[in-house]
Formats: sequence, C-alpha cells, structure tokens
Amino acid sequence: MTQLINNDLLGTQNQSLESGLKSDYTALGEKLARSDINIEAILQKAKAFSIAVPSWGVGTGGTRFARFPGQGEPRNIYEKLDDCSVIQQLSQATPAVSLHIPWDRPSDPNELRQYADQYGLMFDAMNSNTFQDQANQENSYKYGSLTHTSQAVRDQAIAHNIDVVELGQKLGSKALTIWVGDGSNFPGQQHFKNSFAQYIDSIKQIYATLPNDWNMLLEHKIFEPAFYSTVIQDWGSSYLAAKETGERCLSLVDLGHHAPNVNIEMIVSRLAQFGKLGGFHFNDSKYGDDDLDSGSINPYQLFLVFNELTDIQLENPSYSPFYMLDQSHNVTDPIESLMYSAAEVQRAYVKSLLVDRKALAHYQQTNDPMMAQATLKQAYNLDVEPILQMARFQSNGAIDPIACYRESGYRQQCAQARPVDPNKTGSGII
Ligand code: PSV
Ligand code: MN
Ligand code: MN
Repeated sequence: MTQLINNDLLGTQNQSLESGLKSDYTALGEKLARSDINIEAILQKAKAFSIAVPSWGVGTGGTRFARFPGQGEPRNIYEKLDDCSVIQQLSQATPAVSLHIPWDRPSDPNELRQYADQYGLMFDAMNSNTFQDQANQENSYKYGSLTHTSQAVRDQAIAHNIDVVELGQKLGSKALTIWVGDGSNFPGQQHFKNSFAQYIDSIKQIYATLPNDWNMLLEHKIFEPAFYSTVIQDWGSSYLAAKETGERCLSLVDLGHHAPNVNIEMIVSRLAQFGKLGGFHFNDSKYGDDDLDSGSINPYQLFLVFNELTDIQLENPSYSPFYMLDQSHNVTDPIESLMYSAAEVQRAYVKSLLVDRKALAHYQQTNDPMMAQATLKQAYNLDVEPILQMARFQSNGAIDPIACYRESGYRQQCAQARPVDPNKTGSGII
C-alpha cells in the first residue's frame, strides 16, 4: 500500500510515546475494571470506528466574504485523495472519502478508483450539487432545483442526481446524499405545499433508479441560502419526504443545520425510533451552519448524540448509519482539523460505550434526575485518550497524529509541489 508519511518517522515517534501510553492505558484499564468494564472490549470497538472525510474538506473553505488559501492546497481530486490518505494513515479512523459532484467529477472513474485503492481508501456517500449552476447548464437553479416551479429545471436536477448515482456505482459507493438550498427569501414568494410536493415527486423519480443496495439520504437545513423559508428545513420535512419515498430513503442529520439550542440528540432518537435515521454530517457550531471542527464548541452535545446511537445499537447491533465530517476549515490546516475532528467524534463514541445503562434505566424508571444525569456525566468526564491512542497505535497509525504530521513536513512538500492557484482566491463559496 502507498503511504505518504514515512513509516520510519512514524515508528520513531510512536516509540518515544509508547511506554507512557502503556502505563496510562493500564491505569485506565484498572479504573474501568472497578466498574466492571473491560477496556479491551472498548478498545476493539474504538478500532472498528470509522468516519468519512469530505473531499472538499481538505481545501480551505472560505466564507462569503473571502477565502484565504492555505499553503499547498490540493488542486484536483487526485491531490485531495493524497491528503485524505495522510489523514487515514495517521488517524486510522477515516478509511473512506465522500465526493461532491461536480466539484470532484473524474474524467475516468476507473482510474480514480484505482488511485484510491493504492491508499486503501474507499468511497462513501456521493453528494449531488444542484445549489450552484454548472458551466454549460441549460437551466438555472436561481429559483430552486428539485422543487422548482418549472418541470424542465426539476428534470435537469433529477438527471444530475441519477448521473451522480451512476458515477458512484463505478466508484463502489453505496449512498446518495441530497441537500438542496431551495426555498424563498420573501413571504409569498413560494407556495409551501406545491414546492414540497414537487420535491417529493422529484426524489421519487431519483429513488426509482437507485440500485437495490443503495440508500438515499435526505439532508435538511433550517436556512441558508434561503433566508425566509427552506423547503427541507427540518427533520419533520425530511422524515415525511423519506417516508413517502421508500424504505431505503432515510434522513441525514447535519449537526449545524438546526436553530441554536435545538435538542439534536432527541431528533436522533425520534428518527431512529421510526427507522428513518440514515446518516450524519458532523461539525460544530455556535450560531448557525458554522461548520466548525467537531467537538470544538459543544463536545457534550456530541457525546449525547452518541449516547442515543449506542442505545439504539444495543437493541440493533448491526445498525450503522453513514458518518461523515462536514466542516469548513478557514484558519487551520485542513489535514490537522480533520484528524483531530475524527478523533473527537471517536472520543464521543467511546465515552458513550462507558455509560452504565443499567443504572441509567433504573434512575429513569425511579424518577431520579440527579443520579440519571450524574450517570451520563460519569462516563463523559472520563479521560479516554489512552484508548484512542492505543487504537491508533495498534492499527499502525500515530499515537499523536498532529505531532507526527508536523514532523513529517508533508505540508511544506505540498507547498512546493502545489503552488497557489491565483484563480482560487477571492470570495468563498461554501
Ligand atoms: C450544506 O450546508 C452542506 O452541509 C451540505 O452537506 C453540502 O453538501 C455541504 O454543506 C457542502 O457544501
Ligand atoms: Mn452537510
Ligand atoms: Mn451545512
């Protein structure tokens, strides 16, 4: 397998941290054993955890005001895969990449698949894009796409999604994620019922062409780019559309797509209870769809989301929704952010495995809110870093991914090999 970070360097780095890790891991194992938790069982689950990296996340995002490109940014999908392979090599938690079409459309899908294969990378859910006009496109999406008043525009958007599925099949993907920004900026601009009916009609046509082993994931978002109303604005609309469409049409929860303070973990529970929770876009936010690094603002919320997921998996062990990081990196090195964020999501997952569910059920049943919340906090407050480090170490990743990455000089090599493209500065798009 091709590896872009020198393995000797990785080995030397790990060696210098190994004995410290082993004593931390032993101490944590003893502590957990006192609560009848077998650290080795948790370690195996941590090692099996994975989350997809978005191809667009390895470039600097930018805001609608400006984009400040970083050094050595990837200039095409092949260079993006190079960066994704570094993230996977060091973090050992991100074996798949999620593509956005047309941003990442390959001229030869087989060649792209082989390129990913050499790194052992796979392709996760495919993302269609009908929120921007593409070059040489007949109809504009200015007033919407899958929900547009004009049948011709809707047909064009449907055809694009079908095309993305066909491409994804060649790459080994198994899901299509649909997010549309369709909506309105003024009261009265759009007929609520008609636009939602048009959306459902459109996604039914896409669903009809979906391969049998594929899922279709509907992503809701409260606002932006539409500022008065958005057609798929909430989990209710997403659920209704998914239910109308078919069994393999599911809802996807992006953590940044809700009003501040909304109880997202409860949305997770509701969707799962009725068999419609299909996937996640992880990120964090303070105000809106900020796309900040996962766990950087509200790590407790992230833990509470995983607390629900672990609860669901107790009843249904084979349940595995699609996980992807959906972040925009403006002031950090995207590779560092994605490695760190993958570990933060993994951390929330591991902590959720440590919740004493028998005790929690008892405190819920006997109406003891103090002890119920303390039971969650007991797991959340544990420092599980040794488990995450050991998971990476035993999988040939880095005990300290960011230190190893910085030591490798990978970014500096990219800066030489990939000079900044002056056409890609200026205003941001996502
Ligand atoms: C929209 O805000 C979103 O979260 C969707 O997932 C898009 O595909 C992604 O951001 C990238 O623009
Ligand atoms: Mn998203
Ligand atoms: Mn978003």
